[in-house]
Amino acid sequence: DLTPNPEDRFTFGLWTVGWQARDPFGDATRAPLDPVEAVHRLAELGAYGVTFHDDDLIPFGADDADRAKRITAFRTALDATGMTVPMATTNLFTHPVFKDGAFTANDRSVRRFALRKVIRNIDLAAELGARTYVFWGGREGAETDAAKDGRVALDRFKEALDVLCGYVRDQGYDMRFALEPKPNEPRGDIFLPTIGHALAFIERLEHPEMVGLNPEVGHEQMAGLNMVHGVAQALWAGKLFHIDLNGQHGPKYDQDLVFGHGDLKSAFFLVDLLEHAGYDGPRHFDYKPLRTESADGVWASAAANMRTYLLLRERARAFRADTEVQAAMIAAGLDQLAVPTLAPGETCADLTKDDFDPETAAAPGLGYERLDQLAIEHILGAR
Ligand code: 3MF
Ligand code: MG
Ligand code: MG
Ligand code: MG
Repeated sequence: DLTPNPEDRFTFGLWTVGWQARDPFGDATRAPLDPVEAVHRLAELGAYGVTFHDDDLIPFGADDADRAKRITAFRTALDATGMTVPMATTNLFTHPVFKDGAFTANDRSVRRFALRKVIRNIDLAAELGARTYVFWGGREGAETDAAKDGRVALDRFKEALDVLCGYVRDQGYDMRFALEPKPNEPRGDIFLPTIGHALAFIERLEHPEMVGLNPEVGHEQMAGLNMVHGVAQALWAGKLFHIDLNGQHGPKYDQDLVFGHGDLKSAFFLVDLLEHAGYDGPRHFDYKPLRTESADGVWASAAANMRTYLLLRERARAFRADTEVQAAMIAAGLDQLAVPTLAPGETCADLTKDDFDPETAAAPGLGYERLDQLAIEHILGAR
């Protein structure tokens, strides 16, 4: 079924459809979007929920009365539409105070302010029912290695997450953290640049079980990496807590295209992986409607993310149900990879008993070309 509905668990950041298209070279091309309108429009399009940075909902520095008013309006919109808030996050990158980072700023008073800002929004996130809290360390990095000791920065990054895990536990919130890696932009180089770096870092934390990942398609591709392999490793580690879906054309500036509008073939295999692996978290779109678009284009692009996902899901299911694909997979030996290399009870000594001829084993072709073309035929709707 190609009509999005809440069971599909599609969610959008308020900052996505709300992006006014200000870029490093040009002013905004669109008017601000009221979060209340965003909730209503996304609900009409079939979304399941919205996510937000604290500052998307409540402008930085707003007084308590203004804050309360905005939260009430947002809650009313959620109640009226049945929309959920599965995830929330903190803006630790826009205000100049974070120009040298938040958790890893050299200035200790900035690091303490960052923790207070996060804690305040964690409380709101918990109130709104969010079970995942994301950390994208956009300003945690450097342009020059003269400016920052990377080892010490990681000590402070760990300290921040340990403190915040402790806070969530003390409050008894049902909430997990998800780190969002990105290699660069806005900093020249960002700490925890890839899925792999983040996975290794998590194991050094005080509460590794509370912390997983929110990988973003475009971020891994900016690093020249294979998002499908990265997500597979996150799933394998039990760490795929959330995901940011969008599009990117390889290593260049962060494009945040509609999902599937970048590397379409990789998007197909990503959907195939998520669906096949039984990932049951939100399908969260973190994209930017093109700067050329007015409001109509914004909503068309929001719908496009969901429709593209559903089309790819349909294509992935057809691919797996195709008996020729199944036969080609068997011919290519995909099923054999699931057989453990040593039989139960075997030891390394048993390996010497094999009657093995490398020339014979090297001879057969594997038929991956045929399998790849079958995938393309399915993506193009030719089968
Ligand atoms: C930047 C991002 C961020 C994160 C967000 C946390 C502004 O490239 O991807 O969006 O996704 O801060 O979810
Ligand atoms: Mg991003
Ligand atoms: Mg991006
Ligand atoms: Mg993101």
